[in-house]
Amino acid sequence: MKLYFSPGACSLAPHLILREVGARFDLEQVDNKVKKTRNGADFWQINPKGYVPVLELDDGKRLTENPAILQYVADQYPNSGLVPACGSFDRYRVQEWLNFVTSEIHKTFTPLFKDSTPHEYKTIARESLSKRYAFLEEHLARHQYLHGEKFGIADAYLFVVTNWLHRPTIGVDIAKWPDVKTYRQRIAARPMVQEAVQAEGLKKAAA
Ligand SMILES: N[C@@H](CCC(=O)N[C@@H](CS)C(=O)NCC(=O)O)C(=O)O
Repeated sequence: MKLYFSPGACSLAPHLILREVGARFDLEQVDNKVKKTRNGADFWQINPKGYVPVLELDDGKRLTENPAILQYVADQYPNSGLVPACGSFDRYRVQEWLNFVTSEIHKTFTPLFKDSTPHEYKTIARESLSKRYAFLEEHLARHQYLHGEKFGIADAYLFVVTNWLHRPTIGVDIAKWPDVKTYRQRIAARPMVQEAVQAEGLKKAAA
């Protein structure tokens, strides 16, 4: 398998899950500004949507979208315990979390990264994020992880996007949610997370 990634982007979530399950995989870095891969390939040809992550399978098929990739990887390693069995109610619960992270958190960060986003829109995005993190704070005050009291694929995704709260342009302070902060640190301490962070050339502090 090969994962197309961009350092510190949401592709870090499948990256660290590939390490957690012990998969053999290659990494290929994408320059998202010019849409070229490290090997010089035109990234538009790899993903016509123009964004990471992309997981390329050994038979050449390509899978995009974090919730799909995370589930696919974990399902290849059912003994990893990173996702409940397909068809079980717990699996739908995890899908509920994945959808929450992707639509309510991940995509609310996106306009805060863009210089072109109007100031008023950024204020609204910050308010929305604060509301969502307040909800997560309540959950994480009572639970160690999002689902099942053990680390799973939805945690990997939430961990990666929550790291972005440390970027100065975001303008939302994680200190308001101490249980979210502790949760992030708990996941950052996982050896495979440290490995993934280092492999992407990020500072240890990013984890
Ligand atoms: N819906 C996609 C969104 C992926 C996404 O937003 N990727 C960002 C990095 S976090 C990206 O590559 N953006 C580049 C661009 O849109 O030009 C998913 O969940 O996988």
